[in-house]
Amino acid sequence: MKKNQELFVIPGFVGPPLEAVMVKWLTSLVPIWEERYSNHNPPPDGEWQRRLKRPVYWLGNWQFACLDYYHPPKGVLNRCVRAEPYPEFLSSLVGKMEAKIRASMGTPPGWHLNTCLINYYGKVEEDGRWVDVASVGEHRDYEPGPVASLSFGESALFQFVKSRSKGSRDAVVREHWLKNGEFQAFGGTFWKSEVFHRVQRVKRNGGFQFPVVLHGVRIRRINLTFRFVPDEHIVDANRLPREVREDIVGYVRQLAQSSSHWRQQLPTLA
Ligand SMILES: O=C(O)CCC(=O)C(=O)O
Repeated sequence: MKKNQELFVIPGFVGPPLEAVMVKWLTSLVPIWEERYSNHNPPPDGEWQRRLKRPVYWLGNWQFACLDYYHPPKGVLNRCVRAEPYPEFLSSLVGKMEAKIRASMGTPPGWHLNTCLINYYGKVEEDGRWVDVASVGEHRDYEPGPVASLSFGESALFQFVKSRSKGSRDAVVREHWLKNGEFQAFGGTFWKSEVFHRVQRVKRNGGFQFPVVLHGVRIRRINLTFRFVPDEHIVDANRLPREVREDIVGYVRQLAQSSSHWRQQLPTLA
């Protein structure tokens, strides 16, 4: 498979009528601030507890940061907790995205985009000052097969980077601005495993500000990334081991305030 077929961006994939529906729904969700570690998963030597740079919301299954995300082949159990399903309009959009991906690149058996991470990018208020935290450091997405994303709001500088030397990952291999309504997908060994990706910065001059219901944030970009977690690795909250339930119950309490799915899970955790 050619490397250039394993990465594509489709401008205007979500046009104005659907965009309005999407934005209304995205701003009705109440994202949460997660911490990277927990009581049962404390920071390793040389690391410290920290909040993620941005508030997030997951659909399909929630990969809590303190459970170390989905990380095959070893880190697959008790990491992906069954979450709310996609709303109907999103399911049909995801079906179209999957078809475009299948037409362009290979997919592993059973692959479908059943997991969605929604990242809310902008500024946060810290000690009375607004600090821009609209970026994501270089990382890889470990879920098998192609990953996809939809972007709303201000444009983001999306980069693929490679190690220049041991310990450094900053040689830019490819970069482009992801704009409002764009659909990006990438898969294959090169884009998924040989290079890292990151969001270097988000523009500020397009006039976007989303009325997200969260105190102390000003959100100007929302990105949905879609991935595949094999169904056998998605676990119902009530099947989690006790220590995992203890680590996530605080987050589920917050989610339960605005989500009936998480409200139903709460008694099984508390
Ligand atoms: O915001 C984006 O465009 C990318 C987000 C991302 O890389 C991720 O969630 O893994």
